Amino acid sequence: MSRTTQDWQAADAAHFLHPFTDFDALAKKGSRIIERAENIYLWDSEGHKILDAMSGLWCVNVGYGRQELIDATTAQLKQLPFYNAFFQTATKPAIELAELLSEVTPPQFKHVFFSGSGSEGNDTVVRMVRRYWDVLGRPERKVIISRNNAYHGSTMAGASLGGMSGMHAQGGLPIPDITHIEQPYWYELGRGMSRDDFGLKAAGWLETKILEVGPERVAAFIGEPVQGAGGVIIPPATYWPAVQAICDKYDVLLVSDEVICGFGRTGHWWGCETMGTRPDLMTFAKGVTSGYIPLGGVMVGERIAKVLIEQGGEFNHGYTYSGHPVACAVALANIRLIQRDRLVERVRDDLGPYLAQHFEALKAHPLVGDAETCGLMGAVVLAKDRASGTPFASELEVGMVCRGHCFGNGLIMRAVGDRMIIAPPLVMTRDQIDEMMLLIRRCLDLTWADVRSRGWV
Ligand code: PXG
Repeated sequence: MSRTTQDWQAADAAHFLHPFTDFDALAKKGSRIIERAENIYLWDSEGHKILDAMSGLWCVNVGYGRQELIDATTAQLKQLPFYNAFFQTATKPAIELAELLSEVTPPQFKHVFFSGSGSEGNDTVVRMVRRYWDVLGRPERKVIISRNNAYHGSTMAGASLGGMSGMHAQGGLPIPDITHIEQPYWYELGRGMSRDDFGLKAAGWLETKILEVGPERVAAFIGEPVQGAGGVIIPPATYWPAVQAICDKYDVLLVSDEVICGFGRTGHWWGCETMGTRPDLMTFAKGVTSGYIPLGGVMVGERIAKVLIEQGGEFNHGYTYSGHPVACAVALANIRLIQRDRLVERVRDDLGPYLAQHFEALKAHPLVGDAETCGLMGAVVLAKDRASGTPFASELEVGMVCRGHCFGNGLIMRAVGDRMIIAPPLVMTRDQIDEMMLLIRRCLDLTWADVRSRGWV
């Protein structure tokens, strides 16, 4: 007899420890079991159809069920399911992907180091940045500056680079020589100023920190072009160019964590292109395979590659799955599909501006303090008082109330505090954006009704 949803939930609770989860609370409630998917929709084990406005977890850029990716996977599994890239060997898919990545990335990138995930990619960044300065005879340049509320992964280095206090509190993080500055979050930290002025002020925090640490000790600055897991925090247009100028001034390496922003999410291939920076290193994962098979890596700018290649000798770092042939074959099919269907241009010229119009209109909703988008990522801030931006008391968890309505109405939208966020697949049609916006509005209306009936406004 086939298992019921309750059977699956019981087995799940008995054996499967989920990421970022209160194990006991989930065991009592039961997981939602996702069974299949097509295009931008998921179906759960009870047969409910759900519009996935989060692209899985910021990754299924080309949508579910793409035959090209399935064919590439099976063909490579038959041909050569695994071989490593240690010991002076290579596989053809890994070589071809390295070549293609150097074509679709900014011109300073000609080399790639593969990992299995974004977190591992950022571990590689830490190793590589420190190795670079060592080889140049500057071992004192070790300090990496990051930002509060950044997300760079969950390994020891990834979580240390990240600026999530809840993560630092578990496991004695950050590791030494990683330090943080405040994030460029205008709505919370800069509302008295113009966005542009605030962007310059926020970039200035980097210079202050470099001077405090001592420029001769600073190795690199890392940031997501748009902070994803932190709540789709879109910095003012002045921020990143000013950060670039400060990195140049003090000869500090710039690392762009493109795990979410890469592969078209912001309307360019890379978030750094949208934001106007010239990074020395770029971390990628997620969208490289549209999440079909795990893969990550780091694009290594020529400034660093040249030193490591010509003067570095052996770099004592790598993973079993660096350049996994099946993952690379899927990535090749995925990138070719993005190119063939002109998905990046569609986000830039059509879908991004269309979503932006819809979000602009949301600002008239009585629950909405702000709404903003960048390409196909967006955030809606739920506010107690829209005019002043006064937030709800955090213990009311209004974002979670709204997320509950999303679940109940067949929409996957995330709550980060009271920021409701989306990052839907890049293959959406305008009609599907309309459909998604109807669901978003319905969930906002239901949340507004709750907030009023509970006397929270
Ligand atoms: N950098 C960034 C910018 C990310 O968003 C990672 C690194 C780590 O990637 P891996 O593949 O190791 O997970 C991420 C991952 C969320 C959420 O709640 C976001 C991520 C992962 C899990 C949850 O939004 N991003």
